[in-house]
Amino acid sequence: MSQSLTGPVTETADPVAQLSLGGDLARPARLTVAELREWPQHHAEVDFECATSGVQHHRFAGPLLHDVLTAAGPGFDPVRRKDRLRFLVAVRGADGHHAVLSWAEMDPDFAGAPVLLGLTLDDVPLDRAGPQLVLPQDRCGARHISGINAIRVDGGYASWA
Ligand SMILES: Nc1nc2c(c(=O)[nH]1)N[C@H]1C(S)=C(S)[C@@H](COP(=O)(O)O)O[C@H]1N2
Ligand SMILES: [Mo]
Repeated sequence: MSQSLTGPVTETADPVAQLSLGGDLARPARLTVAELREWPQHHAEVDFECATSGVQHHRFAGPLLHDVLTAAGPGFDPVRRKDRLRFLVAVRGADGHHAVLSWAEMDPDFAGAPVLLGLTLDDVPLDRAGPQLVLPQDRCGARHISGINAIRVDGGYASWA
């Protein structure tokens, strides 16, 4: 990139958000929204209520969080269902807002909620902002975390044994 001698350096390229997958994973990764389009895409229409701004209705499309994290190799024994129950999934937005889900909440052998990593919001691509967590099972909007930049999988409660 050329640098102006007369003014401040400005960023000309569009920033592309990256999502890091870490924690108890065999294959940690950094993924862009474009790369997340390679998974099977699911659609969700959700209504959620915000304590301050009222009810909102949005349409999202993107991969299942369960599919993306399963591909990253979570550190449990896949044939022993009970081994999954200690796993938490922590999701964080670029602004620091974060929340946890249990693995069982989105696992089809347990609660099986169709939790998405939304890559479009009302048909607008989120390549620059980053994916948005979509939880059709939630009445409150607070876990619909926008601009996700990190997800950590944590099976640490095994140490309670
Ligand atoms: N990154 C991030 N995502 C967030 C929040 C936030 O503060 N930061 N607020 C949550 C809350 S409380 C609600 S109700 C929904 C909807 O927020 P919106 O009104 O800004 O669309 O986003 C959720 N996602
Ligand atoms: Mo909210």
